[in-house]
Amino acid sequence: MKNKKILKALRKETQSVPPVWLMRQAGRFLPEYRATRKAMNGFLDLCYTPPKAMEVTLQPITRFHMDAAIIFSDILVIPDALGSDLSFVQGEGPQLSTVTSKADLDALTLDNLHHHLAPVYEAVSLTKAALPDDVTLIGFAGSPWTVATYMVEGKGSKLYENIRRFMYDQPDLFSALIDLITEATIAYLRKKIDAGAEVIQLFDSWAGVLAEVPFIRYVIEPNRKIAEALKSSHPHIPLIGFPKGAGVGYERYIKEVPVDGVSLDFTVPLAWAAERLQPHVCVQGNLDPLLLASNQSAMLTETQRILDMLGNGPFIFNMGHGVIPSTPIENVEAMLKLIRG
Ligand code: 1CP
Repeated sequence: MKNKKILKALRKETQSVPPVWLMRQAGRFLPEYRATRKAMNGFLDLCYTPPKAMEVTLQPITRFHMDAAIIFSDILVIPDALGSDLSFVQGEGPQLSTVTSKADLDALTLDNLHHHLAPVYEAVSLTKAALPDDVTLIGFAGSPWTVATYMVEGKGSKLYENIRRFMYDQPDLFSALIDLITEATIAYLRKKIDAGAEVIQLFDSWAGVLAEVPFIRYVIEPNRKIAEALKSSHPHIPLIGFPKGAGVGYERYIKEVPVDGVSLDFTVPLAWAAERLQPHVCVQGNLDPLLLASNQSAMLTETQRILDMLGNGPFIFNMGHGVIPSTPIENVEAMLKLIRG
């Protein structure tokens, strides 16, 4: 059994100094990332150039000695591999062709999946070989609902009106889209594990916009299918789920999805998480990324509160969502110093 701190936490060991990594740690807040990114022909080029993807994956490890590296990629490589027309417009985020009809859905195919994603698998194996022995390599995917929001809306969204209308008006077609993403995600994550990923995180970033019944159908069920498939093919690989914004739905999620850890968004009350979630799974979280990017002393007070409330059980320190680009490096350093004593 490996003694890496992240793996110990996911085996439900309590540690006096918890392991720490940050969602979106390998991204826009680091000057070395911006330098590497500038020299590339866009964001997707960076994702699909294995030595460069490795380089940015390792940047937060070199600078901060994080306990985990998360392979540099994006959740939208799955629609890209299925045949969506995807581009990242600087300053505006992702833009995709939309799926709203049977013809749109029929145009997508699993046939090129592994060929298209081969550079991601190669980035995983290169990174694994270069990583210090005590650092855990995390592979990830978006969960089907969250990936589908981009495929139906065609971009990031605030209200998710198009996708929720689609889901209610054309439930069979929408279910077929979710099933296609689910199947692609299982095949993709199996290959990532075979290439060297030691833990998998499933990002359901927009789980919190669904009513109870669709939450069960489109968040719980696909995440459960993916987790069960991975547990049957790779039983020793720990899984972390992130049903962001699920509120009390977090309880159902950990009961029905066989995850080893759950990532808490920054709205989850800590005493509730310690009582209702932590006896069953390792908890990860949940500093507000905006606080990390603002008042340092208030941020340290909150960091200490999280350590006090969640440090007495299996725990990985992390953010409640991704690090934002304006985050001062000094704040990250001060936070790490406090966590590590
Ligand atoms: O300009 C740039 O350099 C691109 C910015 C960027 C980066 C650095 C995007 C576009 N994606 C990423 C990397 C990324 N995305 C990682 C790599 C690891 C790391 O940064 O440490 C990961 C894990 C993701 C996952 C991701 N992408 C999620 C799930 C996690 C979350 O933050 O909720 C989501 C929703 C996306 C979609 C996406 N990709 C990029 C952007 C700007 C967005 C969000 C768009 C929106 O607002 O809806």
